[in-house]
Amino acid sequence: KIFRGCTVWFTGLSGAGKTSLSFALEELLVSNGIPAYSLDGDNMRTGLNKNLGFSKHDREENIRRIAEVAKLFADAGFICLCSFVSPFKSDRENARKIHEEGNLPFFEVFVDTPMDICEQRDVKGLYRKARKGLIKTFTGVGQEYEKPENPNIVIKTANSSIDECVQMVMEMLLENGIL
Ligand code: GGZ
Repeated sequence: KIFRGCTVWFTGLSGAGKTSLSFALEELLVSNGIPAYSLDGDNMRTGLNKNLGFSKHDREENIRRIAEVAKLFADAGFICLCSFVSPFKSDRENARKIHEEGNLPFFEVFVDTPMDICEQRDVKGLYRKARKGLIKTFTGVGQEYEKPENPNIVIKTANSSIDECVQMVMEMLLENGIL
């Protein structure tokens, strides 16, 4: 079977578990000889997108550039795993459109972790800062998160182990003929 690249787009609140899931998937795929690569805020916002902040306008440009990069990875035959809050529906739709124009499969995965759980985890202390009014644009506090209406799958990290979440994405890739 000829392997074809694609993009798996994880959207959800800060602390939802997008990057953890993406890294676990990347490890599983790569160890099985399937090229995969993760993009997230830590590698995109420190480099290519370091001139962008968190206004609606900057998030739009952040997502647009990331989608263009992901499209190239997918075109090169990689499974590109993108983990971005991507809170706006129009930006996620644009990311899908960028892939469709290049005939590259795009899957939207809603990492649906309730805000109170994300806030309890508060791995980076950002919710605390946002509650104190120190980050005005923080998603879920000062800015909204528009839930996906038609995601390819919904993953509830609060009810499942990371391995179970990984399996759900693997099944989606199998069902869609990627693997
Ligand atoms: C949301 C913010 C913000 C604001 C900094 N709102 O949990 P994290 O820390 O590691 O992931 C979040 C990341 C969000 O960047 P993205 O590129 O994914 O956002 S978007 O898709 O909306 O463009 C969070 C941290 O950066 N962070 N300020 N105001 N998250």
